[in-house]
Amino acid sequence: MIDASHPSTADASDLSAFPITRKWPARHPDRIQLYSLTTPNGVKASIMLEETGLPYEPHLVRFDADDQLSPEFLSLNPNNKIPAILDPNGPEGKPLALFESGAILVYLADKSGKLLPAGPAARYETLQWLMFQMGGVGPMFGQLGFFHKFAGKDYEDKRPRDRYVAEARRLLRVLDGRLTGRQWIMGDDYTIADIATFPWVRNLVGFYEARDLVGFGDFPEVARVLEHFVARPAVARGLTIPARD
Ligand SMILES: N[C@@H](CCC(=O)N[C@@H](CS)C(=O)NCC(=O)O)C(=O)O
Repeated sequence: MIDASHPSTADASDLSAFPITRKWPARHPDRIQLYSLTTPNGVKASIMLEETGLPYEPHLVRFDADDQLSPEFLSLNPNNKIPAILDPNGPEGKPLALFESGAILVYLADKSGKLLPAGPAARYETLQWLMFQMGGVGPMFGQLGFFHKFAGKDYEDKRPRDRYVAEARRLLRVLDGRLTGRQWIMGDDYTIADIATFPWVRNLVGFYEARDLVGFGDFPEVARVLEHFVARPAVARGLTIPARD
């Protein structure tokens, strides 16, 4: 008998204690359940799952239906943001629910033994660049999107937009410097730092249409690595998962 108030006591593959599975039933409860949408944060998780080959089942969280605000979604992530996962076979064989894309990337890297260097120094350096994305690139590019492409574009006062343009350029400069002479952020090793970062760069120059605004031509190393990133088959697949219906 499962105590619904303590989901961590549930057995692996029995996800009935997790209310999120009522709205998004698990057809394969033995697989990692992914709740997401193909936004720059969402695709970090699907790309990672595709790169590692971990078995998973994707579920579409529809913003146009406010799915992220439903009680079922909030039961897993009270912060109403995608991506989120539920691993039936987490630490000690118990289910583990997780939100925040950075935490999900680290978890999946540890679980698979892939895309996060094992040596302590390289591991911390990778986490450093992951945090650089989580605390800098994501939030700043996101604000730029708001002021350039979405509701904020109609604001007469362009100072907020210009502030985020300047900050985006500063971050791109840092990234460009880091990538000079390196194949990926961590050199020869493709890691979760790349998986966190490049969906946001792609979004900035693609969906946000901010290529000219940020002077993307000034950052050739970033452009080079972006090209290699999107050419990876697992990335191409991950960018389309979960499929929209
Ligand atoms: N720090 C979070 C940010 C996640 C995030 O901002 N997700 C957006 C989509 S890219 C979202 O779910 N927005 C829905 C909402 O705010 O209601 C992470 O990296 O997971």
